[in-house]
Amino acid sequence: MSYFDINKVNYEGPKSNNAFSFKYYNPEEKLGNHSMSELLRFSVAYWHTFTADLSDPFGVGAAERDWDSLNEMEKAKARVEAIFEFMEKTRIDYFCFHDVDIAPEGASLKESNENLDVIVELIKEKMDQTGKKLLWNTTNNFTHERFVHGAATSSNAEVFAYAAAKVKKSLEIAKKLGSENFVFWGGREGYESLLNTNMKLELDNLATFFKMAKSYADEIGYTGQFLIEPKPKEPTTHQYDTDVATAHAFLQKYDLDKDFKFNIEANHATLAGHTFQHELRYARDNNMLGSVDANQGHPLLGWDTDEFPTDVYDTTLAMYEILKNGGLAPGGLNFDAKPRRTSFKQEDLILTHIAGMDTFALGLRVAYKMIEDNFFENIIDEKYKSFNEGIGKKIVEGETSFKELEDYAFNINTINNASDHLEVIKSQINQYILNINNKD
Ligand code: XLS
Ligand code: NI
Ligand code: NI
Repeated sequence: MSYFDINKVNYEGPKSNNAFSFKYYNPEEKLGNHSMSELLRFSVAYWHTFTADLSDPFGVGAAERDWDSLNEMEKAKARVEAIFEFMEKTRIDYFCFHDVDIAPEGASLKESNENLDVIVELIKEKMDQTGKKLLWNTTNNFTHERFVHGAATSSNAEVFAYAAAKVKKSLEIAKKLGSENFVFWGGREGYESLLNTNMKLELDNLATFFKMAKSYADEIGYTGQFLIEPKPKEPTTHQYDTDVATAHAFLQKYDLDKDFKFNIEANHATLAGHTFQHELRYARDNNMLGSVDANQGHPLLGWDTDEFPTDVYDTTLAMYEILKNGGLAPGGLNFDAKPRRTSFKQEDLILTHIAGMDTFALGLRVAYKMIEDNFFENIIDEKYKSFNEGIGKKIVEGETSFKELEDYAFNINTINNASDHLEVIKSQINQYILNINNKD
């Protein structure tokens, strides 16, 4: 049985009119020492691509999928077949899932785990046959009504225990499937109102939860990278892992920063009032950049629209940060993105991924060229050159004092600041993007 009636997607170059071809993503092509596939490490998200039905708060599911009419367990098996065919045809090497994406929840925790065991076995076989790999798995501790007050930050200790049991099982799955990372997104780890919230206890409990997760991973010999995925709001009014800086402070306070890095989602960055690049830069500067949920928000909408990335400007600046980080491995670019509700055909799953892959591949090409030219590095060096010598050097090296600086300041007659010419920089970036295919 075939779910996607197309040939394997090929690179045909930027002039191709074939919607089912790559215009910029040429997996084997090398940029420096690495192929594009090694630099991009694309991943498909089980939940958006194989589980979601494109329902929204105002409308039922609109997605047309071949597995719609099957019973729950048969559906779960069909999706395994479908995702491996999908990865083969789109040339995507990695995938990601939540526990509840791959197998239906049973009437009890035990039954849920049994369902998981059946499907994980199937997935393992497929991985062994195809060489496709698990970028990360995670635990959905937010959808079910038991998590109404949170999971690790619930006011109900029984829920904390239940959430721990689910993460324990997910870690065992991670170990079994060789998951390269393990993600925690605090879906309901936040609050609606401080009027009835013990924030201190909830955050202490969250840290305890993470510590136990890490020690269980150590106990079973699971060595994948732990990642926290920050998000400022939605579903709760205030999410504890608001952004990278907030979550980093939390990790440092509880001495967890050595055990975690961040999974940065573009749409979450913009919801937090930052740019995608800001979150990547903050993480990179602190050696905490682990992986990326590659999507984009809509500038007119204030929620997590999870659109496929199609903005080259954004992907260029993102790939600049990622290349300067020395890549993302063992992390990657996971398409935490869904087709619009109006793109409901099964083939849209392929077309949306091609669009996202090509946009990141184009961003990679542009960023790579900019780095070759030291484009940003030259701008920054020039801008901060006053710190390379004299009093500036002393400041940077911590070898001066307010007293010496006062003496220095008394002797300044006029201060000469340079113009940033920011508009020139922006139009030069446009030139880079527009000229990327010109060989002359
Ligand atoms: C939701 C998150 C979620 C995580 C994994 O906004 O992006 O999909 O990536 O739980
Ligand atoms: Ni995400
Ligand atoms: Ni999201």
